[in-house]
Amino acid sequence: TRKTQVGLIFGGNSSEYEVSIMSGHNIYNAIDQDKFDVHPIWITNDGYLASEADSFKVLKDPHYTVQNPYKVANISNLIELANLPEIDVFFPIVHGNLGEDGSLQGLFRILDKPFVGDDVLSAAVTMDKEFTKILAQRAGVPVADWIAIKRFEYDEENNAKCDYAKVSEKLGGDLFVKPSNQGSSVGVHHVTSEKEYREALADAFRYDDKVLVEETIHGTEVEVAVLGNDKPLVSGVGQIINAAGTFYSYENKYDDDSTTTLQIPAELPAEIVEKIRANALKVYQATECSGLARVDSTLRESDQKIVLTEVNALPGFTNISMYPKLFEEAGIPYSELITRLIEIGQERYEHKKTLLHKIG
Ligand code: G1L
Repeated sequence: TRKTQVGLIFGGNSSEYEVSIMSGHNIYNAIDQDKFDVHPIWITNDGYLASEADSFKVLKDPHYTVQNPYKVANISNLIELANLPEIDVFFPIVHGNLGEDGSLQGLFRILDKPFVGDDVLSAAVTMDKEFTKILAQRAGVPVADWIAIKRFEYDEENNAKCDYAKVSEKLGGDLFVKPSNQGSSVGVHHVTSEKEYREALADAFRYDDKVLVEETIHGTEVEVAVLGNDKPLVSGVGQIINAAGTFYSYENKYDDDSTTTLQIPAELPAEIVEKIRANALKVYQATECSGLARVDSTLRESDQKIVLTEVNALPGFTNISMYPKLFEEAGIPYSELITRLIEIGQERYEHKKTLLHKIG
């Protein structure tokens, strides 16, 4: 039988460009070659769509940079993906406002092609930290208490939400300020004073038109990998061990020589592990995820309560990232995980085709 032709899209104009290239490189090396042919599609760091020949070069050597930029099209020409009839399924490993907020998924829907990962609605919803919190709360999963500040409120004079003393009355004085839409920790600040609060708001509003202010949950970060559509698999629990005891920032998140290590499985009491896994499934379903997601929570030190941090529809995906490692621990090696993800994307596509669009 004919092999499935996979369009592996990687790179992108984002702070996670390098993780994406490394993930693409690892996927290319691990994919089951008896089942799949890979067509690499590289979006360069400055936002160009590279030729297949150049894309192969960067997959093989992640340090390669495009040699002949006139051969590439502008990123707004992603509609070029329409001109690849040989592709059976797209596998997008891209970050930045394009890949993560549902836009790229919308393009695949318009092109009528199966794709790996979350669909339009869940990609957009999990991209917004406030919508995610509202849905989790509704599903009975605890979240950090918060307020949201829209840009028009920030621009008002003397808006109470921008007053540290007033906000502290509701949330306490130990706060996190974060852009609502960021996947990584860009623009995220821990603040404990009026001055820090003002500076953090100004910085966070550089990245989004909505900023969340949250009470700080002190504890340890725990993560669960979820895989599938209607009856998803839920992995065991992994724990982020941060020797420095500091906030898990963008700098140490992907830094090889940082003090951050992954503990898989987490060394936690069985009933806590089961509660973390049950919460992860509830949140996955409440946000209508399909394909995959990594669900991150904080296990609060004071009372062992499990508080949702975020749903990551675009988890790190190198062969040493938390998501693949959690399924490896569950008995699904990296290459089989890739096969399953592709099949799960194809299954969703085949199912959606059976739905009626008019009175039938
Ligand atoms: F396609 C998947 F499987 F859905 C998928 C898509 C994107 C898995 C993981 C990611 N991750 C990312 O794009 C990244 C921003 C972490 C760079 Cl690797």
